Amino acid sequence: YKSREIERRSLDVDGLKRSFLEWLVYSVGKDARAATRRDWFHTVALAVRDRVVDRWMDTTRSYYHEDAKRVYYLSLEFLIGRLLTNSLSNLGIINECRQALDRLGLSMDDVADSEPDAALGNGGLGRLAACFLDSMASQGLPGYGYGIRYEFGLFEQRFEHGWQVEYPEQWLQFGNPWEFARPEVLYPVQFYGRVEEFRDSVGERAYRWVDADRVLAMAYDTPVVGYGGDTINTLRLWSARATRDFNFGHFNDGAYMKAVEQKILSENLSRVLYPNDATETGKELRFKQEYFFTSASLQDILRRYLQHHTSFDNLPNKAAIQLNDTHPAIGIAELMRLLVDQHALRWDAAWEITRATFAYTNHTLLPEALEAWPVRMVERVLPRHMQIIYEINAKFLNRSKARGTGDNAKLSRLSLIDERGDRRVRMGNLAFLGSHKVNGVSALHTDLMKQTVFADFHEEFPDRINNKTNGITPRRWLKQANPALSELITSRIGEGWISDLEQIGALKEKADDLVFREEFRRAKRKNKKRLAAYIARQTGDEVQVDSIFDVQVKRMHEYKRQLLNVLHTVALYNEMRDNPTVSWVPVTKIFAGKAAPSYHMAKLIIKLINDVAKVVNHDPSVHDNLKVVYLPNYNVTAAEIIIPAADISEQISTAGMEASGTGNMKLALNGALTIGTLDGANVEIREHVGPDNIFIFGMTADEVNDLRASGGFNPREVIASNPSLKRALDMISTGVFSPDDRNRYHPILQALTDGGDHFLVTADFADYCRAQDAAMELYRDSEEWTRKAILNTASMGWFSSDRTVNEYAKEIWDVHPVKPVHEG
Ligand code: 26Y
Repeated sequence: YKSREIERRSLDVDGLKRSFLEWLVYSVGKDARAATRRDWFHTVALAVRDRVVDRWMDTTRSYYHEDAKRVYYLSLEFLIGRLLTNSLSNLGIINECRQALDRLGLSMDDVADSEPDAALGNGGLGRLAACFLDSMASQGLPGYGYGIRYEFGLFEQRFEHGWQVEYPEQWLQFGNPWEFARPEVLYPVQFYGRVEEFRDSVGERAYRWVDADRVLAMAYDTPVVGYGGDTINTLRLWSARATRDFNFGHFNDGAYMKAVEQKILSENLSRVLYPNDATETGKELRFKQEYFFTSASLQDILRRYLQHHTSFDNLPNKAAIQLNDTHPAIGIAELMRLLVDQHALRWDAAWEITRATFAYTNHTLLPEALEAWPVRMVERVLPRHMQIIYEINAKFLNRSKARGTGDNAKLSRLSLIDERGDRRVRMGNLAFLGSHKVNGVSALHTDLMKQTVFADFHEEFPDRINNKTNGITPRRWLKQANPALSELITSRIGEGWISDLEQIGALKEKADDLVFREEFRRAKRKNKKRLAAYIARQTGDEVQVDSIFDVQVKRMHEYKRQLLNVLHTVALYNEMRDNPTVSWVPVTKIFAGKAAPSYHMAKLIIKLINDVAKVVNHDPSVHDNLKVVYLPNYNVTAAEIIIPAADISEQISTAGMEASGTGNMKLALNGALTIGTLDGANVEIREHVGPDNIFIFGMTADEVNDLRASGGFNPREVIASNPSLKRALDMISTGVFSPDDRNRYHPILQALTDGGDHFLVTADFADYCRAQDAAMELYRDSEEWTRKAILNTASMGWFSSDRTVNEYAKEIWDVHPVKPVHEG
């Protein structure tokens, strides 16, 4: 037994190899001759997990013994991707593992490729949560993630005749070796029913929630391995389980099956991730998901707190709860309910504790993304919470009135209830009011929050809004995704940059070093070859490694303006055909990204890109100087292949609409030059890399605002005065790219003309083309291009999520690193 225990911890090649063989036989139940690649993946993952468990327990125990203040990151999304390479790399045993597999005649890359992505998120918000988990663990911060263990993650995207088609994504089909089921960690979560008033022991009015339906939340824990393997934190995801208390009415009727049916349906709560990343659709199941995981998480947080404490006064000193957007904002009413109804606290004391515990991050200003649940639904699904929200609102509005706050118009804007039309609960207002800090995710976005959605609240609470510019983890997005560049960097400046990305600034002085430039180009070329092979496998397209890889990868949305990029593509195609004797810089336009299944315009733009690709890629008159590729099923794993290979990073949203962006950071860190608007974190990226090393174009957020305030503009005039734009649009509208359905793109043309071009595609077109031309011109000068690319990589140190998380820790959470005590 003893030797087995040591074996489980051994980190050398022999120990790993013996461990693999043991796991393969005794847990996966296969013989080495019969094992598939997937069997080997499970085998290796289980063996790696062994190397994590002791230190995981040490970490948890250390937090407990120190009674450390913990931060709880509540998020409906965690876009994690694969974990094998990440765990091995953070444990520092990736080479040992590779060698051990070598000795078994296996390729580490094949084994790693058998892991499905954990795609429990839509895009930026979910990926940010995953980067924060890595950064908290890597810096020894006591941070827990709380979310939902969706059985189906984000849908799989395929193209059928160029149209997006969605397929269910079954990441759990073959089991998940990373998680630990905790059937004993089980909390009841209630829905529906009604509220009863009664007198408590001292004769005060009190309330209880009765006749409610019950579901159980069961915990699944995944260890989060910090860099260096010292701290192993926990991601706890909840899965819905039916209760076993049967409705005896049904029983007596002999309707046993009906009762069981109800039970089965209650487990749908954790079945599937909603695939919308901007448009709130008001679905009851979504609201129930939000409450389900928030309630379970809060019950768990209070249980942990009560292990050391008897009064709740200290809760804000022991727990910081961060709301990742408003999705868990119902937690504010839930904590009030738990404190007041279940633990008999006085309202005012409970409210003070609640507000001191919660903080809220806003990720979007788009009005259609702001959650506002119909009052009629909230009072049906969560009747006690609706009462509590009314109470919070009444107390707040009365106090504001008493303080002489503004007029009725302002009070109705501050209200938690939107009284216009069907009455709705404004979750953003609830989150703001129930939090001691509220933050935006880039400097520009935070300013705009103060000026727009939260202007009234900012006037009332001028110290509450603060900025926390997003960041990305350099472990996944440079060290793991780009080994070629990572090794080059480490060869010159050592490996300190991996846990202290500011050190990468030391590369700036290498930008003029011709040898370094050559090696930098070689690393990029290697990554481009890898991507070219991936493209060939995925789409059958052949692309030239020596062309500019011009990359736009992100969710499909009109405000992100993939349409602007396609229009430029068509214009460039025309120029190349018109001037066949010019020696063009070859360009490969690479797109990837999913559209929400019900977002028809976004799906039509995908089809347009695929239609343009079909025409351009088969036109001999452009001599392979232009290729257009749309890679299907963009996810974290695809990003890890695409991003290191990019020459150009497209960050071209309508100014004022992209809260931050984080793909912009990943691409610049990997040596791509940005073509972008002054939007989101692009503004700060420009400040760090310097205006000479980025291509900025287009209207500013202020200009956009002024233009809209003055009643907009006439896109037809803009189109008429720009022949290349007019020609591109005419080609699209006359069916050059859709000979089988000439009217296919009518809705797009309509939106750009009669529709008023809300996203200012035509308004920014000319300046965008100018920026594109400048980039293409620069690419001819390979030395100069490389110099700027190096300066981009070297200037991105500040955009590490380690920096971001530290700012949260100091300025919002007041949590401090804990050094785990390792036993044994
Ligand atoms: C309410 C529901 C439909 C909804 C679901 C998901 C609304 C929004 C979202 C996701 C939003 C999101 O991903 N926002 C992105 O957050 C990133 C991290 O802060 C930002 O970098 C990015 O600009 C922003 O669009």
